[in-house]
Amino acid sequence: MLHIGILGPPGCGKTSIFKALVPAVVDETGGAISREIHLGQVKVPDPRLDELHAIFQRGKQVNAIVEYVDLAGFSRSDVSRGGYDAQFLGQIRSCDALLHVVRNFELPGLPKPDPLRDYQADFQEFLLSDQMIFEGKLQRLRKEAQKRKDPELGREINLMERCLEALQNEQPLRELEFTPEEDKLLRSYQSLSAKPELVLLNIAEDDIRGSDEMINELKPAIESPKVSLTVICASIEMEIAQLDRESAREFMDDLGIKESALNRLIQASYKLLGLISFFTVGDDEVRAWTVKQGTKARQAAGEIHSDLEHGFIRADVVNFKEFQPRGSLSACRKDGVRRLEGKEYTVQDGDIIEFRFAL
Ligand SMILES: Nc1nc2c(ncn2[C@@H]2O[C@H](COP(=O)(O)OP(=O)(O)OP(=O)(O)O)[C@@H](O)[C@H]2O)c(=O)[nH]1
Ligand SMILES: [Mg+2]
Repeated sequence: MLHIGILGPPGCGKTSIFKALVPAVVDETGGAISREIHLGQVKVPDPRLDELHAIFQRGKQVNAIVEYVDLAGFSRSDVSRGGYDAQFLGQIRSCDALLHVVRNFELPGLPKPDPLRDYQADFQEFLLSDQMIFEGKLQRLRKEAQKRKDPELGREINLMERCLEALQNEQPLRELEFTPEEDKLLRSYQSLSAKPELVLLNIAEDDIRGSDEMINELKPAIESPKVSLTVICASIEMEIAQLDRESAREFMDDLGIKESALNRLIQASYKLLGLISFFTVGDDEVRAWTVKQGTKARQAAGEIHSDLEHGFIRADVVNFKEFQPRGSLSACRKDGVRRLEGKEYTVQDGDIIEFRFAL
């Protein structure tokens, strides 16, 4: 399951965004600084899955799930400690991706809004925190290397040195290229600057119609590999999340909002993380699964169950786009668009797959 952290300085709108995304949460923390962590699971909306479920009528519909974490409460004004505290950073480290909120509305008691200032302060802080972790790690590894010769250790030291050099040059690790082995090793360090970020410019209600200009102005300074910027008005989105579908549509039309934050942010997060969905039609459920782009059929089977991966024989595949105009799997087979694929087949977004396996 995808784990997405919502972070940003005090009062930037994290909890409001969390409530817009996870409507069931009724807990009120208001503007007060709180140390609570909110956790909420959200179904990934996918109209293709809705359609498949309606056609096949097999028991439950199981959407993919994303988990959002509202990373609350710390004070940057606590200068004696300097920026974020360790507990907060630790919480961010365990996330797959970040919704990084920056405030662009006035709030009594807080400095004048300056989204770029806030973003860059966080950015520097993440680089510094990674740098400290990598320096400590490198020191330990070098000591170890003096005691014993081990080519693996040597490789890890090289990797650490490369990362550290990048960090010292203010280059976040998400911009570096790694081999799959290096990637695996690095994952255990949970580097902050390696995380993909969707930066959310949180604006005042009155600015919704002028938001394109704001975004275009900030884009060059913020967008970079695996970082993209989008706008949100958290207070409005929170209201939308509480309305029924029809009233929400009307309200959004009035305000010139095309799509709710929930749909928009999930889709943007998937794109940012290079994720795709495939579907399975079982006896008692029609279900969506999430995998990384480039996943092979056999690995995809492993998402469902390790038995399917180990005993993998073949996969029956038809893409939703081919399925939709035909409306049944047998028609797809007849037309030759549903076909058998081997373990090396690269799964495509929207594939409907039936795995064949032997136990
Ligand atoms: N005008 C305006 N106010 C907002 C918006 N989003 C949040 N606020 C207000 O800003 C205040 C702080 O919002 P929260 O969502 O609690 O912010 P937070 O980041 O969770 O704050 P902490 O958890 O205290 O760090 C609240 O009074 C919100 O009503 C917005 O889009 N527009
Ligand atoms: Mg909060």
